[in-house]
Amino acid sequence: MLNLTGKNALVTGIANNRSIAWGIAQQLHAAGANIGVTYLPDEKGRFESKVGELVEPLNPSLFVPCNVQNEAQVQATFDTVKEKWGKLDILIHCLAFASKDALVGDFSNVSREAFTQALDISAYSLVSLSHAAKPLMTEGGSILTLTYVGGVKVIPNYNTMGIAKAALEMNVRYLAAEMGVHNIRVNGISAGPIRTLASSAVGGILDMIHHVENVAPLRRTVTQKEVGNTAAFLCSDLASGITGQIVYVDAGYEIMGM
Ligand code: NAD
Ligand code: 0WE
Repeated sequence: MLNLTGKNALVTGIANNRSIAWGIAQQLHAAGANIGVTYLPDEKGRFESKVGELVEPLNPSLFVPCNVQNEAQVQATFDTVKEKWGKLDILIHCLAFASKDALVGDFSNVSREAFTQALDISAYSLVSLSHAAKPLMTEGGSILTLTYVGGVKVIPNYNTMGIAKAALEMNVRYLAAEMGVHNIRVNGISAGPIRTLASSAVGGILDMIHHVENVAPLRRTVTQKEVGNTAAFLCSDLASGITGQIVYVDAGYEIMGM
């Protein structure tokens, strides 16, 4: 039986009720986990109040600002985890960013700055969060990130984000190899396209979703809830033998050649 009672789970990447991270947080909570939430702080504090309101039903015992480009905020986040929880069991990494001009047109047009930013936020952040989480996962643990098939195959316009996801997926393998001796498992979910804040800002996302609905074996896209259920499984003892893997939650789209 899926049971996360007694487990402390830190969830990053909730922006609104469409976020994949929100789907994951709800399913972890439903399975009995104690939830902590980080949010991306902005000057006006809008994210703080919006995300704070949204997650209230999950009774988060921890709610902290964490911009992953800010090393001091990352360290402060895990200092708070240590102080309030003592130990950490589950870390959900569910964030990505590339500037608009890194997501359209000719891939080779990308600037060094835009390329570096995308890889820093979307890939390096898994390394820094995992490094900070490691000493707190004293009873073993599970680290989970979100990726996309555009890191393995060419998807029009995904461009620099594809390179970031390729790096992210290799991070999963190297981190899994390092942390296995501490019974810390590291995995990724490769989700099919879902309408979220990040994906809706992308031109042509609806066409892409229709393409998946026509081609995927299940003839549909997936939901935040389906990704959340797989996340809960991978973070539970039911998945105790799984580490270093990328699990596709994509209605089967990835297997198709045409
Ligand atoms: P989303 O916009 O809801 O989530 C993206 C999150 O990244 C936001 O909460 C944002 O605050 C956070 N973020 C951006 N820069 C940050 C920074 N510097 N520090 C901390 N947080 C930062 O969109 P989403 O689609 O739910 O994306 C979540 C994850 O799922 C991403 O890794 C994305 O690549 C992945 N994914 C999305 C889809 C999709 O179609 N929506 C498919 C596969 C994988
Ligand atoms: O990983 C993603 C989205 C990541 C993302 C989206 C944005 C849009 C707004 C990262 N950074 C930004 N920056 C912005 O300014 N997905 C898997 C969703 C997605 O994005 C695409 C897709 C799909 C699917 C971009 C191009 C093509 C397909």
